[in-house]
Formats: sequence, structure tokens, C-alpha cells
Amino acid sequence: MHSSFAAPTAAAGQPASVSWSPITFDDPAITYTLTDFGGTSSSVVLDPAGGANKVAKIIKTLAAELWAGTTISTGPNFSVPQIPFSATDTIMTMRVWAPAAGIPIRLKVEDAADPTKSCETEAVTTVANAWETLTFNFANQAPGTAALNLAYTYNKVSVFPNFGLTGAQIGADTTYYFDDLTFEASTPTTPTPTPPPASWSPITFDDPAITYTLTDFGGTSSSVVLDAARGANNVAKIIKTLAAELWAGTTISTGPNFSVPQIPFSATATTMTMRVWAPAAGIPIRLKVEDAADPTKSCETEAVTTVANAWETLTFNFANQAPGTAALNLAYTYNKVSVFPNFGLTGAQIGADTTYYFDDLTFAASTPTTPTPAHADASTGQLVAHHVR
Ligand SMILES: [Ca+2]
Ligand SMILES: [Ca+2]
Repeated sequence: MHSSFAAPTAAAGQPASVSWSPITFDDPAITYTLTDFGGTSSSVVLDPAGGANKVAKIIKTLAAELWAGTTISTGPNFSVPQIPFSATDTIMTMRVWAPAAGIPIRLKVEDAADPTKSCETEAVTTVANAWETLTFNFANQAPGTAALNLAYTYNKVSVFPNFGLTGAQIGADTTYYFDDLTFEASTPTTPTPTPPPASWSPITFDDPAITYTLTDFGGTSSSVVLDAARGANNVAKIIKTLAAELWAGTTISTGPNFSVPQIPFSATATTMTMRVWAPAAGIPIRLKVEDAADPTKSCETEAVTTVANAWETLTFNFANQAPGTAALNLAYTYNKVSVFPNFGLTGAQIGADTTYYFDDLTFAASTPTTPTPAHADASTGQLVAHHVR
């Protein structure tokens, strides 16, 4: 006997209401439903950073409306457990992986039973192609949208990647990842006060407390990737594309406004070193330092690679500025750094995309910094894995 339709369990009443818990996409007891609207295409996938962690992948397609998005639900009728907003608790956080910095991510909560009751707010990405945790304060609703009303039940949530631009305006399918949608309970989430200026330390791309930002210009394409040669070591990968200008490069920053901590140049300490992996020997690598607040204050110098497809440590002496560029001025603040792979040749002149890796940007203090064991990567046998990228 096949009884096709189970009667709605009206008499059974509502299940005990489930209390809110973070949406991780990892609980095997929970069915995560992604409901697209306006031209998104979404699915639950493995974390693009690797491992067994599951995340939501949302593609905003070329055909997407400016308001395209995805409802994330774990219960019936596109619902989630009621989000326990209160007068003092109005914040959710979510981990976001976006293709660029500066992209607005809108989050909307509403009453699953009454779409007229909603609240929308936005946060803006600050890094490209890396996870970051964005904060959504529903006390700061998006302009032109309803304020949070604590008398309402908010038990539905939707995310709108790059809200306000159509797929056509963006010009391509763009892919986002989301994870760990979390309600931030009351231990007051005061934004951490701006810490005192950090002092310079080597840029390793490995400190989980530091957000490494790679900002491309002139036709590079960069990301922080694993160094297959050394296990869990992270490095910066910079592709100088076929379309690149001769001055294409990438700014490496760890602070606001594309900054790094001030580089402590002195009359006797003018040198930085950086580990470089280039596709050929004889390639000029230009390094530029400048004042993050004043681009007219800069100094550029170059070093030339000596090996192909292997790590080497290059030395950049800013006392020897590149011809035609400004000399080092010790009265200036140098707290911004950019690297220009194969400076002086366009991608077209090079004839192909070319890929570089950089790591361990280090200020060489007057006392020579002896390499630490962690940097002893000259054993060439470890390097083979790079060829399989
Ligand atoms: Ca997850
Ligand atoms: Ca590293």
C-alpha cells in the first residue's frame, strides 16, 4: 500500500522551538537549504582553503539581478531558528570569501511567516580570495530599509553578494563562499580599539592573527597560497598576466590603507630581503616602499633573480635606488610596500602569464640576521612539488 501523502501533523503541534546556533554547514543532523533568487547559483561545498570544512558557495551569475541572493535555511518554510536579537545584541558575524576587497555583502533577516517584517544591513569585504569574518550590525540598517524591530520574530536569513550591481555590470560570474553565520551574544563586542602602531616584523603570510592583503595593479593577479615545497607554509603568489603593464605589481599590506608597520630604515640599515621563486634567472624584481599616506614619498630598488623555479633570497638595498627614482629619505615614513615582478616588460612582451612566489619579506637590521632553521629550505629535493601547481 502506498500512501503518497502523509497528513500534515497538525495535531502534533509545533516541534519544540529550536534555539539559534551558528550555521556551520557541518552538522550532519541538520539539512542546510540554499534557495537562490534573482540569478544566483549556490551549493554546499568543501572549503576552498582545503580540509573537510563545509561552506556555502554562491555564484552571482552574469545574468543576476542587482538584488540576487540566497536564502540560507535549516527549517521548514525557509526558516532558521529565531535569531535572539535584543536591545544590546544586534550583531551577527559571518565568514566570507570574496573575489575582491570593497564588495558590499548584504544580510537580510525577516519573519519567515511575514515578508513585510525584515531588516537588512551590509558589511564590506576587505580582502580578496581569502577568508575574513565580517560583522553585520542590524542596529545599522541599510539606507532606505526598515529598522530592526525587537517585537518582530526574525527567523529567516538571506545573503546578497555584491548587492547593488547586476551580473552584467560586474561583467562575469563571480563566486563567493560563506560560513559560520553566528549571532554574537552579549559580551559587548566593542570593536577592538585601534592598537598602537605595530612595529615592523617579517611578513611571512603565516601569522593567523594578521590579515595579509594583496592589492594588484596594472595586470597582476595575486593570492596567498600554500607553498607546496614546505608543508603548511603560506606564500604570496603573483601572476603577471599577458595583459599586464610593464609596471604591474602588487601591494602587500597588513594594516589599513594598504599599510605595513613602518620599516625602520636608518643610515646603517637600508636593506630588506625577500624569498623569491621566479620562472627564470635574470629577471628584475623591483621593490617599492612608500608613505601609505603620501604616494609622493617613495623609494624603489631592484634585485635580479639568479635561479629558475626555485626559492632564493634576494637582497634589496634601498640605498641603491633604481635609476630615475627618488633616493631613500630617512626623514620619511615608509609604511607601504609593493613588488613588481619583471619590472620593465609588459605581459605582451613576456608573451605569457608568468607566475612568481614571494615570502618572508624581512628588514635586515644592522646586525646581520642569521637565517633561522625554518628558512633552511635550500634542500632542493623539497621543491619538486611546485611543478605540479
Ligand atoms: Ca563550515
Ligand atoms: Ca610563509
